[in-house]
Amino acid sequence: EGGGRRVVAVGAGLAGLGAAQRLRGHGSLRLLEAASRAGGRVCTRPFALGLVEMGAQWIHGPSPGNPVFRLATHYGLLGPEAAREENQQAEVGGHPPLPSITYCSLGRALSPQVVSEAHDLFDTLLASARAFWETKEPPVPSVGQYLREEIARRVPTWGGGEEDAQQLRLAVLATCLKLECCISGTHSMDLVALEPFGEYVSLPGLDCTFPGGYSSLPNCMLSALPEGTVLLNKAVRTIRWQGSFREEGDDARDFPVRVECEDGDSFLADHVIVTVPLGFLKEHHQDFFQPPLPEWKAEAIRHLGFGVNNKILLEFEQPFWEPQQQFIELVWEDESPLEKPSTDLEASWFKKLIGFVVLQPPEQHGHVLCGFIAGKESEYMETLSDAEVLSTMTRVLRTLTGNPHLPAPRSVLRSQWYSAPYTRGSYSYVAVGSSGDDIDVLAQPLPEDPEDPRPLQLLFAGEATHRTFYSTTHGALLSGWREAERLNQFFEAPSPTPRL
Ligand code: 6YU
Repeated sequence: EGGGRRVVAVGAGLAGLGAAQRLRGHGSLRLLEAASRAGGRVCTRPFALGLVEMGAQWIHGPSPGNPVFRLATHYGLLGPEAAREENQQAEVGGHPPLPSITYCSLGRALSPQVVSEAHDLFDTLLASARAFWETKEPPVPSVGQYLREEIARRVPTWGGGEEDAQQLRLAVLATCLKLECCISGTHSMDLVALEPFGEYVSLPGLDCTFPGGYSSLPNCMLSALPEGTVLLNKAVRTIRWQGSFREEGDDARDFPVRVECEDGDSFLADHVIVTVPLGFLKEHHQDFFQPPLPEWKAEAIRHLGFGVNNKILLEFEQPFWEPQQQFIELVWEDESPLEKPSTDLEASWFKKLIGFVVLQPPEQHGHVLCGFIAGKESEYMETLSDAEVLSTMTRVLRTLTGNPHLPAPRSVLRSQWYSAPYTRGSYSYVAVGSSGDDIDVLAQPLPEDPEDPRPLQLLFAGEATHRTFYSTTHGALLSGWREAERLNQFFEAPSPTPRL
């Protein structure tokens, strides 16, 4: 029963909902969420004929080892394709190959051969970058530097010889690098640490989506909780811990934590599970916790990476792509991973866009493309109006397809995760200067002294606290389960002899 202990969880994303789901003795749990909906970075919205995902889109590695896959299956939220045994066993290492077309800024499609040669090389180099985990001394600090040096070493030995083909291969590799920025949620792969890169674990299974929207998962989790557990529009301003707080008119009980909200409400608790995104912690941890977090914890928050990846959704009256094409890749022919990218955001932000996934099937979605853009260029895109984004996308597509009359999209919708005050970015990565140990440090409860008479006042969950599945929905869910289990074990442990 938890001995009447009061638990507050902050944030109703998959980590917070997962914690609520697993905590035994629900009666005393309150889940406080700043937004007007649950789900956090799982966020489905209507667009065109159907639904689109502003945040998480796929179950990465849908197989029995993936708790999001198991839960979604349990709730009956997945389509028949995802349930197939072969689908669950496919080993694709996180990069599902989509039938695609690559347009370049010369205004034409590139030969599939040039494109696939470059992609194959990139995949090989990426696999060797992952192999530094725990085995070899990394030759350079970042994944970006490693990839660039390996590419530079190979350029002179490339077959074909013609300078044009060389330049085009480099240009395709530049797009591969930008795609990797989207996957890692970072401005540049030069910021991503090389040695721990291979510690991230990809599960087997061909990535799948939710036919009724990813939000159907948090919605099901929410409805399974006792009514009144989750309070929406309840932004937490300060968490006071190591205190001695009493409820008005009840002198008998003394709580170590008081959670104070923006609207003036406050909640006393024995334990608080903090699931706010790392981006929010980076910006606010100094004031959010009173007293402030110990330096070793603050250091992990500063050192781990948290970047930006956004979507740009475009709806077209008619498709300009072929029915079998599922990915439209964009390549700027004068770019190369060996040269510094432009820092003039206003003039060239759109060159960071990697291309568009075609949402399938069109009968369900309409003719919708989903573009991905990471980093500072993505932050800049957030400051533009919808009309500016739409006209720039039209210009880009006209240039790259070589069709100056390509009709403009009918409508646009983009995510703005960097501006979102309770998120401040997309997801975490292990930055240069940090390691998987920082993830474990972030996950460590406080106070740290195991002899403290009031243990586990602050517990930490959220995608950034999962050492091998960070940046994913399954990492977030598992982290919530982990912290609930930590409290369950504490509640169920035989009581220690009271101290005199
Ligand atoms: C996945 C995918 N995916 C795209 C984009 C994004 C993410 N992810 P939450 O933020 O959900 O909850 C915290 C809550 O706290 C929130 O509701 C806040 O409002 C609230 N809060 C904050 N402050 C508060 C306060 N003061 N008071 C009260 N409440 C407060 N994951 O599995 N598949 O396809 C994608 C994608 C654009 C933004 C994704 C994907 C990441 C997940 O969305 C994310 O991890 C979880 O939803 C987070 O849940 P949570 O509960 O922790 O926080 C080698 C190597 C490579 C490593 N990377 C490889 C994997 C790549 C990741 N995939 C990305 C791809 C896409 C498209």
